[in-house]
Amino acid sequence: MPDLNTFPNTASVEEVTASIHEKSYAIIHDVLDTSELACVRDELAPHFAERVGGSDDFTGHKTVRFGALLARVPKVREMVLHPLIHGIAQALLGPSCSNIRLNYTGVMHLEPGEKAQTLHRDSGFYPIQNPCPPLLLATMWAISDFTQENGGTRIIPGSHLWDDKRKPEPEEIIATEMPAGSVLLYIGASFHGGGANKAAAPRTGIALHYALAWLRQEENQYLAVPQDLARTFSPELKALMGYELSTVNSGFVDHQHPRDVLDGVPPEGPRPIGPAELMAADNAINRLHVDRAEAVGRARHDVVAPFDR
Ligand SMILES: O=C(O)CCC(=O)C(=O)O
Ligand SMILES: [Fe+2]
Repeated sequence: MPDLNTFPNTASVEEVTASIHEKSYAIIHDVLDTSELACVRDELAPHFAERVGGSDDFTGHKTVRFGALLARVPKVREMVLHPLIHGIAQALLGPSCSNIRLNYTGVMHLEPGEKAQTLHRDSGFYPIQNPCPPLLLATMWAISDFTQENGGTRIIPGSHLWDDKRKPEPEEIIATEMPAGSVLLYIGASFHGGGANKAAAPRTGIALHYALAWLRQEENQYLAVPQDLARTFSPELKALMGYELSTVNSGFVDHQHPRDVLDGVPPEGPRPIGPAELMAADNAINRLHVDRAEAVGRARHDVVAPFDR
């Protein structure tokens, strides 16, 4: 059993972030306690009834998936702002942006008999060469226990540093194992995939991804969350959703700040949108470095883990 780079919930943002930079991923135990887990499970339950498995190998014929979790699962509104998890996202992505966004929310519920998913990079749909600074931090919240047997997410440590031509080898795959209430965090460019569920019970995870604010969000939060509901959210949650500027001017509505438009603040007419602090932050962020490299397409690899043979 490999060392799974696991931290207690008392770990600091700095130590976990440094470790993710090195190993691609980290696991934090006891992020949700028993009563919080019960709350999440209760809130998920009614949605499972309406859902069916995926229709291709990638989404998984025996995997139930649904998103728009800010609207559907109230506890997720707290989870995305969890001080340690959100703090790590901010520390990891912050050097390349002025603020961060919620990129994706989704339940990934693997029924028994599900096969291992194709290894992929969650940031693969952004046409930016690898390696590059982190674009995305994925977090996978264990709502049930995750084990090698029940499909605990597979990951290739260190693969966020690989160029686009390198393919994973079977022996490089590890299966993450963690008790319910833990969170797996990985850089979006790390090769990973859902595992095969060879156990008798389902494996349930909630994936919550963060990205640089200036990237188009994978899940359109403005349509996922009705405006009447979004208006009730805290300023921090509104900003994380996207009712905030990504850089000066980026994301305005008719020359107004998007949060003011949401909240019905009367318009002031065209003017530079974005305070001086945002301009200063924009000027301070790292330019994403991309050098001249041969163009390579998006990578997905079917590699059989030794423990599946
Ligand atoms: O279910 C999992 O463990 C991971 C699934 C995944 O990586 C994905 O669908 O992008
Ligand atoms: Fe993924």
